[in-house]
Amino acid sequence: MSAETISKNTLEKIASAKSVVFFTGAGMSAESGIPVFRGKDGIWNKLKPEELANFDAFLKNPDLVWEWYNHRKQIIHESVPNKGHFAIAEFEKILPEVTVVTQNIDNLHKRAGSKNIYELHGNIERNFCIKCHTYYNEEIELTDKAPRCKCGGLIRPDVVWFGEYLPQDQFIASENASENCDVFFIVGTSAVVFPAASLIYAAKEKGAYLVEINIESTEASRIMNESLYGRAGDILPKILEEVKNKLA
Ligand code: BV8
Repeated sequence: MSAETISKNTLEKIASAKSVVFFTGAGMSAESGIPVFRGKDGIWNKLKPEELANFDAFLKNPDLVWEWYNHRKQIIHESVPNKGHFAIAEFEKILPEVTVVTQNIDNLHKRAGSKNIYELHGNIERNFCIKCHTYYNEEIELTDKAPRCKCGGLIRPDVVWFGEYLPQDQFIASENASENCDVFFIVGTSAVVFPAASLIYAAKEKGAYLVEINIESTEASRIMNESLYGRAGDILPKILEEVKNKLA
């Protein structure tokens, strides 16, 4: 179903919902100029995740991995949240309970004003020493060499690499929110990375009403109650307006 016609049933579900979850992926930040991973302009067409987004690759070539995260950090610092991020932050003000569960490490939901956020794959602004686990954040310069801790240990970005466990506190809280919500939005994700994508099926299992927002269908489209095809930055503000009118 195209964006223009959000079904009355979906609007009713959102307006009467006690708890709503927004599960977001790279497509949420695409309109902010942050490249997605898959699809024709995806990062993974040019670069190999096994060479960059895993611990062994970091140990083998820490400067290369650091250079890549610096490059992404630069793009993120030069970008701003888009209308989709701001619409989600606004929903938090008009609905009883709104939770953001994101796979993105770009901080844009927070910068848009969302408060209730769980980061499944970490945050590019945080870094820690792999030896003594001291955290380094703002004070880390964007050097092209992997920085060292005062203990001599290598400092790495606090993001989840492939083959690594997700932060349990974030995952368990996200699972609780997903299994106890009335409406579960899936925004801008190809839903192929696990265990993050398992939250979609957990929400469905527990009876949540599933709404997908994506420019195209995904692995998970078959279990949706409604799929809205278009850009998140166009569709989310529209839904917000219609829900506000309904609540007025
Ligand atoms: C783990 C942080 C336990 C770093 C990331 C079960 C089945 C199969 C494989 C596995 C499985 N369980 C585990 C695995 C392995 C692996 C995995 O899932 N592999 C996949 C690729 C098959 N998972 C792991 O390794 C996880 N850890 O399982 O640990 C363990 C431990 C030891 C031994 C074994 C197991 C850790 C995964 C986390 C990796 N870290 N990010 C960084 O960012 O650098 S994942 C990274 O890629 C992102 O965070 C995100 O999660 C993912 C990208 O996915 P999306 O966000 O969906 O982005 P994508 O580009 O794919 O899609 C964008 C979508 O947006 C598209 O649909 C597009 O159409 C749409 N779109 C574009 N523009 C717009 C739009 N939509 C709306 N509006 C627009 N404008």
